[in-house]
Amino acid sequence: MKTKIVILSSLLLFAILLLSAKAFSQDKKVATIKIKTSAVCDMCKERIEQAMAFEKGVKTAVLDVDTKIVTITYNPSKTTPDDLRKAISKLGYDADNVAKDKAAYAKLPACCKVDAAKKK
Ligand SMILES: [Cu+2]
Repeated sequence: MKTKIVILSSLLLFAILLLSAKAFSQDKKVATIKIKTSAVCDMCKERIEQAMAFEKGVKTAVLDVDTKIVTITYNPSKTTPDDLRKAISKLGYDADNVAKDKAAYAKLPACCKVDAAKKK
């Protein structure tokens, strides 16, 4: 009888440990996404990285100017890939299949516009 109680209580303890470990890992959960943008130069890089740093749920954002790909690590319980793409679009840049916000694009310096880069 006593062993049964010990087994039952250790099973219970084990279950509690499992549950708390799961809750803990969900808190720390971080996802990574690579989004293709229409960034042109280092100014674009700074603009996108800084704006993304203030975006909800974003941990880090690094843009590679050569590939135009921004790599973002984020908390999936706080934001979604679609929200991140929309945030980039609002800065005036394409983000994967989300087209740039035209008003924001118009406000970008000339060197940061896609057409300007093509003319080079
Ligand atoms: Cu630029």
